[in-house]
Amino acid sequence: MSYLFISDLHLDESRSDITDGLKWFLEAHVPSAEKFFILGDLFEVWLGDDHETPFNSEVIQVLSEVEIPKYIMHGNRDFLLGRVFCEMTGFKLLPDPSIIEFAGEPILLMHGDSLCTRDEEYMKVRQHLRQADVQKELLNKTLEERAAIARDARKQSKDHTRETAADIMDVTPEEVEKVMAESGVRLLIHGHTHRPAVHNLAPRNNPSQRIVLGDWDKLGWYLKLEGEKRDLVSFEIAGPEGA
Ligand SMILES: [Mn+2]
Repeated sequence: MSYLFISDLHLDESRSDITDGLKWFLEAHVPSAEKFFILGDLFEVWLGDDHETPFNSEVIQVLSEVEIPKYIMHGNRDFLLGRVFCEMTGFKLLPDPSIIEFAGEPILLMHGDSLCTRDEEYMKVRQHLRQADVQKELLNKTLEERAAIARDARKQSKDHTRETAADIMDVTPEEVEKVMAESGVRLLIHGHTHRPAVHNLAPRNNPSQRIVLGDWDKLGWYLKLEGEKRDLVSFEIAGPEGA
């Protein structure tokens, strides 16, 4: 039995190589797994389920063809993915955080942005954008208005990232320890930071792991849980045939 996890593909019309990488992954790896999880930022930006473009329709189509149980979590770029997207693709929306079980062991799943608590400015923005009434208000704007807001937010985020020390853009170790203890798990899987790694932790002599999924760029990344194995794997995004 195996579970597969990906995140941070940042799918965008301008990067058809990454969309092709996803198609390859969905055909090569997903069918033989039992469950498939996308832990946020599948899209570079999602203006709302009513934003119908040929690109969005194409992605929805390939996702809808996945036949195993499939789950998606919001990232900070695609937090407006909603009910209609889920109906069209057959994905189930997972709250952030969520606890699942694999081989009898509870596992904590998060996008990861909420762990970066030292970035106080971002935490304020996140808290604001995750309110239901704020999202409703956003979705009541025209697509043009939403696109302008998203462009603005990305520009501000880029400026902010440039000006913010690298260690505050990463997770806060104490926050990791706290959420794992509160959830009673010894495995946390998240994305967001674009720092793929398997971290061995030992809070209070309790061996645990934090596995960080990678963002897709020149390489694609996935995590495969199979029995006792936890394999964080990268592959050339152009695909093995160099297609
Ligand atoms: Mn993110």
